Amino acid sequence: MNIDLIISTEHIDKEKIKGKTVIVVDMLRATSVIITAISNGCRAVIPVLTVEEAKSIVGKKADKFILGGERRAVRIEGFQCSNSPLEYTSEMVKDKTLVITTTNGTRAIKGCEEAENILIGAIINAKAVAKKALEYNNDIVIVNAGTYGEFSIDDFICSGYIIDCIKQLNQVELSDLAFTAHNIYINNTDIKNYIKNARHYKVIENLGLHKDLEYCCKKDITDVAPEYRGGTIN
Ligand code: 3SL
Ligand code: MG
Repeated sequence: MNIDLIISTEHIDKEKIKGKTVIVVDMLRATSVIITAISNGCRAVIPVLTVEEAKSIVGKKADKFILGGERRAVRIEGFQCSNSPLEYTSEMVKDKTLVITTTNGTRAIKGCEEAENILIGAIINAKAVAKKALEYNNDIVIVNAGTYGEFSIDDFICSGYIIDCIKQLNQVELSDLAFTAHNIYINNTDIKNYIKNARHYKVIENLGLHKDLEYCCKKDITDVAPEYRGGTIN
């Protein structure tokens, strides 16, 4: 089994992911939000690219849905929730469908539709997503959302941790990028300390969202491994 890695949404090569098991990673913060919502009893998550699309899905059935996401890291006007995982409590999401649009994360998920299986990964569910990916017994490509089309330290080291979890369970061949992500992780297992150097970490920090940073760096606090299929994540 091979593991490869793609460094940002802009770098998704359809040929590289076709027929493979993909794990999409946007640890700050879209995939952490989606995993948290599902873990807290959200019925389903629908990732979309635009604010207009999100609003039109919800339409007049507002009681069954939650609109969530961000632009420039802040809540979108008219949406109930921003892109802070801490807002997605069971009181907020239980039995509701979350329609979410974010700058990089939802684009990364939608960009992987050629893959055979698309799993949603972050630090908070690394062990669970590693185990589920292995169940498909297929080559794995970890797709980093990145930040505005560019490489992002946070997603890269998070991928390194997921690779470490996979390696604990199975023998795998790593591409040079996957090897480097893993190597960085095993030499920097305190992920929060390492990603202080990431541009996007500083953006979130400057918004005063320290608790989000703390939360998104907690290892394996949930055992859900959500999967995107036919437009919906469950
Ligand atoms: O880009 C995204 O998808 C978001 O996760 C970015 S933010 O952390 O909400 O700013
Ligand atoms: Mg991100």
